[in-house]
Amino acid sequence: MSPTLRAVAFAAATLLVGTAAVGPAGAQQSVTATPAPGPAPAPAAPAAAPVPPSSAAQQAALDACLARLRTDAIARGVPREVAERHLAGLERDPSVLESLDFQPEFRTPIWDYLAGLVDGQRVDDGRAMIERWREVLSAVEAKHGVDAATVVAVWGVESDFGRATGRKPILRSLATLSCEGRRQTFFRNELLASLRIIAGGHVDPAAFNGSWAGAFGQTQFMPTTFLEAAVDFDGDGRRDIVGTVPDALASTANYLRRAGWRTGEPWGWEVRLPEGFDASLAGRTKRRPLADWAARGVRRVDGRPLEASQAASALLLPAGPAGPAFVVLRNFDAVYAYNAAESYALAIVHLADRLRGGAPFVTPWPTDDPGLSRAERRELQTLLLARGHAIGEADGLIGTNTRRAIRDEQARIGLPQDGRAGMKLLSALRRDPAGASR
Ligand SMILES: [Ca+2]
Repeated sequence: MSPTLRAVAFAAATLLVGTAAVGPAGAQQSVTATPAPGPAPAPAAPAAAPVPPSSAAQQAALDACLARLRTDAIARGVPREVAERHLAGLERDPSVLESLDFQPEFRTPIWDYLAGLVDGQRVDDGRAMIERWREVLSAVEAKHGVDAATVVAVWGVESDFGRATGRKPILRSLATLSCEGRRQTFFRNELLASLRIIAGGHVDPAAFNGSWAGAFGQTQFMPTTFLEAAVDFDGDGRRDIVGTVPDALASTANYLRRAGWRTGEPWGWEVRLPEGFDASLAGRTKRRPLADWAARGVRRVDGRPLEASQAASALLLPAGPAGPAFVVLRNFDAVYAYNAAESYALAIVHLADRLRGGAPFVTPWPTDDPGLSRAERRELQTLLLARGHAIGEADGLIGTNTRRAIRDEQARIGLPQDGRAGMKLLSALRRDPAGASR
């Protein structure tokens, strides 16, 4: 999911880092956490517990609300036929209300978040996609000024290169959220935008699915973001970010350009701090001239000096002074605008570097229990299944059931029972695959 809420989702589910929530296209949101069952990582999945069905009274209230919204949509220029057909007969979806209020009981450390998002599989897939879409990406860069690696990195994190775009019917989710819950005004605006998208013939209504909060397509744009930033790149008259890869790639580049992307500039670098550096200088909004960091003894990890320029830059310490440090420039902020979480932006720019042949971060994360790649998460789940834990499929998604099984095994092994899928537990289970020592 992209903009706004989905941003929030990430920020919330994930981070020890930045949590401000500003969705693309400048939608200002002061939202709290709501993990999105979206594409990418959504590390802390909402509880899989069954949601109670809607009562007849709840459905009737939704129907009455939608009747009012139909009138309103028509008054605001949505074609009558579109409003009447698509804002009628929608079944209330209580699960999206639950997602809206979901508070993750588990905060994913940034090293887990990055281990799942920027893993070998995504680097390999991304390089293959750059190869496959080379001509389109060159044309996108020529027109919108954003390089192939960055565009493909966003694509890979947003929707796993178009493979995971969300399965919830957008109209049903947005209708429910427009009539109940704590952010109805915001969602009504999105619902109106989604009707305009249908009226424009951009997206097949039958394939108009996405995250619980309404982010959809390969770019995971919210509907309002779509209206502002989506482009028709293949020239068929439809801005189709669902089924047309060139439209999706160009829309991402267009979004970043509008968010202030500067062609040809780096996002920033991993850096090394001098002894005794004042960590209170860190913070994405505490901008200083690049030359200022250089004068304070901050150097790139490759040993090269930071340029002595006046470019506005900030220092990030996503895991505190003991972990990797970064100096970031304007393009980092452009990526941050896509999904307002520093960890998200770091995942994108790092994946882009890796797609260009760059190496993993030099400074290790401050943990003795590193995070797992998606392949390792599936391996961990396979080991849990082999021990009789009923966690369903080994899909690499660490949800409530997997966490419960992890706690059981952590208790058995004598690790802290935090439900976290980390390398210590995986290593312990590998040594004892059948649980023979039980
Ligand atoms: Ca098109």
